[in-house]
Amino acid sequence: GRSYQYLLVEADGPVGIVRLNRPKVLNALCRALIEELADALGAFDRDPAIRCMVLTGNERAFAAGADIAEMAGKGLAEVTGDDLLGAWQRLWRIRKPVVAAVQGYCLGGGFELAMGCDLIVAGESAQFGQPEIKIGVIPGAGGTQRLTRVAGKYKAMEAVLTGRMIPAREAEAWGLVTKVVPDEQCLPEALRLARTIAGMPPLAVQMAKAAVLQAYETPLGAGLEFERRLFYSLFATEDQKEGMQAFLEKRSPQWKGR
Ligand code: CO8
Repeated sequence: GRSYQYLLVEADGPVGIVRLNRPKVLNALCRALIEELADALGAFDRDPAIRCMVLTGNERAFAAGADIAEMAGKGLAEVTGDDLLGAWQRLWRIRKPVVAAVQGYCLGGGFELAMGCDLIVAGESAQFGQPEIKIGVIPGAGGTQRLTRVAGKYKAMEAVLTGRMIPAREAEAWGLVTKVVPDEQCLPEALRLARTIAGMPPLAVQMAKAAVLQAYETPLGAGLEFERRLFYSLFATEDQKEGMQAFLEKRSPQWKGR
């Protein structure tokens, strides 16, 4: 595959692994990094050999936010004219599950990036936060929306209005992470989860992700209708026949991905 300036990208069997790699600035998310990330995840999303992805940083930081040095001098005309956050839209359109493995700082755009993933495994050292208010702005890549939907108004208001860092265990109590593990177990546990998901029938996995995400988009009735249609549509797949037949025959299913 291609090589990247700000990422380390590899495949471990059916799991695509992307490591943010700008350690000198705690993985600050400059625009070029986000564009590379959208390219790398997009390529895995289209690769039939890849079934699930893991996104991680390093021990010190998942990412300490958008690149403040890059944004500092810009005016309204530049951020709107260049569509500063445009590349982020491509991240929200990834169809296969992405597991975030978070250690250290996970702040601002870094927290928003983690919240855009589908599962979050946090090391005990992880610190989450939306500190944008302290530098004169607000979250711009989903923080006010995703955090509020998950943690509720009062927790979100505190985070967004004070910029306080939220340690991993507190984030877990807020429902913001899948699980907290000792730091050295963070990436291994994320990979274990990704391999488990990668062993599931791929079309059902994609429908399951789409159905859960729809819960954030619609009133209950419309969401239930969306789920029912996806459920029915899976009866057009060979993997549904195989999965149910294998259960009845007490054997392991062999997924075909169609
Ligand atoms: N942008 C640019 N450089 C950064 C950033 C950042 N967000 N975070 C850290 N760095 C750099 C530092 O400038 C420093 O560089 P240098 O060695 O050249 O001085 C290096 O990384 C190491 O950082 P520190 O020396 O500050 O390390 P400390 O351990 O003392 O502190 C902190 C760690 C507390 C994480 C501190 O670095 C910090 O507060 N960072 C900024 C956190 C922040 O405000 N993040 C929010 C940014 S705004 C944002 O994310 C808006 C999102 C909108 C959507 C996305 C838009 C693209």
